This record gives sequence, structure tokens and C-alpha cells, in this order.
Amino acid sequence: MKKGFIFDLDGVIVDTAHFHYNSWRKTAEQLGFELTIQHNEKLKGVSRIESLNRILDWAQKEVSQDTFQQLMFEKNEDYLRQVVQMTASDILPGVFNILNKLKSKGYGIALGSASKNAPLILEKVGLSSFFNVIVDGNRVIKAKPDPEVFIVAAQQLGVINSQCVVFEDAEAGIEAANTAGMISVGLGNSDNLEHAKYVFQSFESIELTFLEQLTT
Ligand code: B16
Ligand code: MG
Repeated sequence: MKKGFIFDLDGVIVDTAHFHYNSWRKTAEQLGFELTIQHNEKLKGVSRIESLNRILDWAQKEVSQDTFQQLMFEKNEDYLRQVVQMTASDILPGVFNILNKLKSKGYGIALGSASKNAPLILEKVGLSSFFNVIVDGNRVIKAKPDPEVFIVAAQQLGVINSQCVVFEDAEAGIEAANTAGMISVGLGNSDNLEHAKYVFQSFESIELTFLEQLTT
């Protein structure tokens, strides 16, 4: 049966969490609030709108709709100034190797990311050509933990959900994959990924044969 492999972007293919953190910290500062690394953990995999909603909540601040849009715009401009400097050296360990192997076997490869900047990031690091399908924050309405992003990716790959393996670094993404009936593989610290079916520190410790056995 046809197999599909769906990759989250931030935290799985590249680590842009610290760029998001640098930029959201400036937004929080304007709101008179100090954003910590612990707060940033809770923004991983979460959409831009929901991220700002959470920051406002933590800061116990309310802003007008215009200010909300302005804060999101400024945050994104600041974030993009960092993204445009990205190169292939920003690809996380083992990613290039696993993409190469999956591609050479002819498996469907998709991106399933909450980021509206996903196509630009893939282009900057030179990985766009590996992906048969890109589903990003511009293409879906409901953010993770809603499974929409992964369900759309599977449909576009033409692979049934149970034959899809999802690589994720965030709790919300693991929940989305599990809800979709896909096999969730967590990347990173197992403390944050307790609901993942499997957890690995990085792609360097994942064998292709292991991935091939996950689906029937
Ligand atoms: P943007 P992922 C997510 O990407 C990030 O983890 C999250 O921190 C960010 O807020 C979200 O993308 C939206 O990103 O502002 O670029 O549209 O992990 O789903 O690839
Ligand atoms: Mg992520």
C-alpha cells in the first residue's frame, strides 16, 4: 500500500524556534511583559494568531483589532529578517539524509506546517524539491492540534491516513497526528512528547527500515 511521510517544519527540519522567540520577546516587551523560554515552549507548533493571543493572555493585556494586526505584522517582519539569512547549514542533523532515502524509494513526502513562511524557509535552505506536497498555514483554517493540516497533506499525497507517518516536535502536532489516525514520531525531548508513538532525539538515530515497518 502507498506510504506517506509528513514532516512538520519548525523544530523538525530547521530550528526556527529561537527566531520566533527573539521576535515575540520584542512584542511582549512592548506589552510590558517578559517572555521566557518556558513561555516559548508553549508557542511551538501554534499558529501566529494563537501565539499572540497566548502572549496577551499571559501579559493580561487587551488590544484593539488594529493593534493586534500591527503587532503580528511587526513580529513577522522581525522574524523574516532572521529567516532570509538561513542557508543549508540550518538544516537539522540527519534530515537531508532521510529525505534523500525516502525520495529514492519513491515514497510520498509532504510538509505539514502551521507556518505561513514555510515555502520561503524551504527555499532558503534548499529543500523545496524534496516535497511532493506542501500544506502550510496559508492552506488550512484550523491550527494544530486540529488534524486538518495532516489530513489535507495525506489527501494531496493520495495516501490513506493510517499509512502516513508524521514527524513532529510539538505536543500540539503529535495530538493532531494521533487524532488523524497517523503514526506519530516525536523529535526532540521526550518530556514534551509523551503522547508520541515513538520519540527520537534526532533523525540521525532513525533507520529507513524502521520507518518502512511502521506502516503495513
Ligand atoms: P508563522 P511548525 C509553527 O511551525 C511554529 O512552530 C510556531 O512557533 C509558529 O508560531 C507557527 O509555525 C506559525 O509560523 O508565523 O511563520 O506563520 O512547527 O508547524 O512548522
Ligand atoms: Mg514544529
